[in-house]
Amino acid sequence: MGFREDFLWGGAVAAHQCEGAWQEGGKGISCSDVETAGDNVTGAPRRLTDGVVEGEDYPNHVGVDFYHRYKEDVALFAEMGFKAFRTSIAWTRIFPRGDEEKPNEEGLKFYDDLFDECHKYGIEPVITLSHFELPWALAKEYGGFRNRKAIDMFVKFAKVCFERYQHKVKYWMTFNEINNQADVTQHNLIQEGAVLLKEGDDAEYLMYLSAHHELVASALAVKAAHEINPDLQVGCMIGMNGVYPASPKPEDVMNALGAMHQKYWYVEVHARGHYPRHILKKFERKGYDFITEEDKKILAEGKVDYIGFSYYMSFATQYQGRNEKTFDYVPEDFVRNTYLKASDWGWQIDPLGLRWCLNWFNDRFELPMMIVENGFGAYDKKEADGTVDDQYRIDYLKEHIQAMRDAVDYDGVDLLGYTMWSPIDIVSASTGEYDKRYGFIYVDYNNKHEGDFSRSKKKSFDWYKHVIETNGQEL
Ligand code: BGP
Repeated sequence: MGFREDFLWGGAVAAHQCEGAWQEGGKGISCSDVETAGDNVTGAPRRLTDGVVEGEDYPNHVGVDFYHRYKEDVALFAEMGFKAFRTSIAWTRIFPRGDEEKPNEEGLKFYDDLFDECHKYGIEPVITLSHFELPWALAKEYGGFRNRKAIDMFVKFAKVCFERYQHKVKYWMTFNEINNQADVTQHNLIQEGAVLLKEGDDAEYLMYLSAHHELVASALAVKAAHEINPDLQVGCMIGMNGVYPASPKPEDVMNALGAMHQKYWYVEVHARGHYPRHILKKFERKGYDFITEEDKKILAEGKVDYIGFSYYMSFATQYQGRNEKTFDYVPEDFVRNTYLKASDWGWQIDPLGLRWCLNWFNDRFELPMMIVENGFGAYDKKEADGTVDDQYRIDYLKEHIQAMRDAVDYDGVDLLGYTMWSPIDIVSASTGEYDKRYGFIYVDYNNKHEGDFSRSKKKSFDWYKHVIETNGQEL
């Protein structure tokens, strides 16, 4: 009973949310570099600007200065006993515009040094290739993934990374939360780096088109990795938040199924190597005919080795008649689940939902899985003596780890590891805030850009250390 002996305990970040140094080491501009901070007072969302505009606030330019401080941070991860550290390789450090002939050696060297630093402590790097970090030039000049040329650029980037780091990195993922495009809202399309919307664009069509190109690019990358080195394991990365029916009313149940279809069909393509029938039916209905015979072959040959996913919350949906017959996903149908508490950002806390999601994947695909994000964003308070009592974070993580342990013990789930989000405070992806904190390690920096980036341990630091020491037996 319990987790496997070589269970990968650790934490996860993304390059653009922590590194900063946005113009150092030959790095090019990425989409996240031209994304403003949201306004947490007015609730205004993040915006993508047309290049860097003077006077705007771009938190990703500095991140938490990980680029210069990674040695200190990795040492702290090692002190907690990390076995794994998940981060992304910023695409623009390797190919600053995306379309260069040759990679940028200084960027490659940075990740060599980072991975060596991890291995010094026996920490295995787990790497995402594209975590909302599409080169800005690729988005602006080529139209991002609406353009098939982006497939070649991504595959070239992936191959350079596999070849260079094959003896330092075993576990890879292609596109972070590839399904976050499913909302068909401008922000999500942009955040995934898939496509920039122009006046008159058909957002839904472009969402499916760009997602298809990403899935083809991902399959080609999986195949290339196995050819370069059969030991490499390449997974997908799905943003997974189970959708429950708000009641047992059959229409609500069907509505929830429709939402699950819409949000999670991507994993079927990644894991089974072909599109699910309900999506093909939708494409037929809408007249979308971009899947070629060659694409079908590529998808079948590039199935993932494992399923990586993030889990933060669950949703509930109530049928309100907007999607009669199709039961297609309607974000407005999502309602509060009164059985659950929520974070300050309204994210509904549901540990058992994690076990439900593990089972959902397990029943369909019978693949190994890795939980590559799970965590609790909160307004932490630093006391006068420098301590942070983040018991709420401990409670959240404890209950989720318990739920995943039950999934291993009782449901037969094959779980490779757990990299919580995020071991150190970093910039929030959805809001661009510094004050939405997830870490065991406090970073002295806030929304008003005050602070010196110094690091200190929160109460949860020692707690997680003990969890790892006991391989998750004592929570
Ligand atoms: C996921 C993203 C991460 C991360 C996390 C927490 O969707 O993959 O990049 O940031 O969510 O979200 P946030 O930072 O918005 O609180």
